[in-house]
Amino acid sequence: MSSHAPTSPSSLAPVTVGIVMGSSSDWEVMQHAVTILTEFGIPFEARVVSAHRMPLDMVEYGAQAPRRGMRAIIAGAGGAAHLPGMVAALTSVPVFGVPVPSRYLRGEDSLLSIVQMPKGVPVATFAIGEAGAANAALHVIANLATTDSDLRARLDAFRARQTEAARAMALPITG
Ligand code: RP5
Repeated sequence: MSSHAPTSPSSLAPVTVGIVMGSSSDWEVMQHAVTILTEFGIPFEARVVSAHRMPLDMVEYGAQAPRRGMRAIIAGAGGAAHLPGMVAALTSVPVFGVPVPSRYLRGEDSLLSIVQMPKGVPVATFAIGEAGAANAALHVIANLATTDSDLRARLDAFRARQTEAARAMALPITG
């Protein structure tokens, strides 16, 4: 099943990857994870699950993740970004955290909130912003590809296209 639209907080449908974010204002960043998963045909859903405004929904989401067959959860949040760590506390499904740029501290607060998990409950933490969201999705795909040779081939082809694009880069100087 592939979903391109946000799903209802009560949906218990099977899905491979869950994308959650603390606010619709995170979408501008988190859409880059969606773009990558869509390109690779990975079944996903995307939802707003705010840790401080929807704590009970967050608990339900984390608790239901394994029985929905989730292989990974990409969680993005900004500011005092509890969501990735709290979701990781609620399930052993791997959580990939994306720090969203914040209004006042440019996302450095988000990064430190997500990356500084105490020992025992990990969140794989990515770069602040667009690159982090895209790389979180690519890392999820790399993990899924360890048991899917077709996906591995498509990921390698994606990398090869990047290599060719870099080789073709020109600079505005001669000599
Ligand atoms: C966090 O607060 C969200 O993840 C978002 O990055 C930030 C601001 O949320 P809004 O005030 O834009 O809804 O919970």
